[in-house]
Amino acid sequence: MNSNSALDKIANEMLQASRIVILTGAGMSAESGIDTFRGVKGYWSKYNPMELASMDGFRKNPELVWKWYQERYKIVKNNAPHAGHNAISELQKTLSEVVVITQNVDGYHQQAGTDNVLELHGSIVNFKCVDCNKKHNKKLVDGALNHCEYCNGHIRPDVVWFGEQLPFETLKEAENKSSDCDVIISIGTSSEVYPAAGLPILAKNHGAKVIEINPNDTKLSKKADIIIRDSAKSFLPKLKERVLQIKEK
Ligand code: BJW
Ligand code: ZN
Repeated sequence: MNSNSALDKIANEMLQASRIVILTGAGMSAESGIDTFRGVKGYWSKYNPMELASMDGFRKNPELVWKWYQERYKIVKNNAPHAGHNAISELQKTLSEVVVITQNVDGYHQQAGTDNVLELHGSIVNFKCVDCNKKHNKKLVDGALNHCEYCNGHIRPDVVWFGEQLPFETLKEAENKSSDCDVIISIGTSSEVYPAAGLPILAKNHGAKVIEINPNDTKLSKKADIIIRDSAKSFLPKLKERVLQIKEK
């Protein structure tokens, strides 16, 4: 399939669909300047994921984990959503039902104006106590690792680390939406981390078309019905334009 006919095919699938799920991963925000995890330039090529993204790692060296999240928090704050995030927001306003499920913690979909975003792995701008679990809105002013005013436990980012349960209601909603959609579009995720990686398969098993947008091969590629080997920032604005053109015909 040449790239124009794939673009038309996806645009038509989206216009005919009653319910669409868009699942995003780190590659969605890569062109905003947010690093991915896997691959040659990803975080996990430099750091051990179990040291930085697990409760064991945090208990062993809270300062190290806090420092890494603080650096990432600043990168998120100093950058912004790109044209691909904006295109998703506009598609949501144009099409019947578009639900965005994201593994990203940067909040860029919401910042781009997308509604009802399901954040599977939490948010880097929210914080909670490791011991009593109370939410904290501490501003990262001086960079120090903070303690909870109720129980003196360490404050950690409210994200989901390896071995931790995803937020129950959010995951349930994501599974419901995935098992009841006509089209699911997986953008910028390696499809290696569960349960998020299982959502396109759940959708496919319930009859949905699976579309992948990713410059590289992933664990999902063999199961996808349509594959676009392009970046999120390059492809999504073209897709939005094509959807609008066909709709106005
Ligand atoms: C572009 C692009 C561009 C580049 N445009 N694309 C064995 C089998 C199955 C499961 C397991 C298992 N052993 C353990 C598990 C469970 C584990 C898991 O899945 N592990 C696998 C690695 C094997 N999962 C968990 O632990 C989860 N919890 C859980 O299962 O609870 C159940 C339970 C718990 C306890 C007891 C019993 C049951 C939790 C997972 C938490 C993941 N956390 C992290 C870090 C925290 C958030 C943060 O700090 O940001 O989340 S890890 C990291 O991976 C992060 C991401 O959200 C997540 C997914 O990564 P993603 O988004 O796919 O990024 P990359 O880097 O992998 O890929 C980027 C892609 O973009 C690439 O494909 C590029 O090609 C592409 N790309 N530029 C478009 N411009
Ligand atoms: Zn506490």
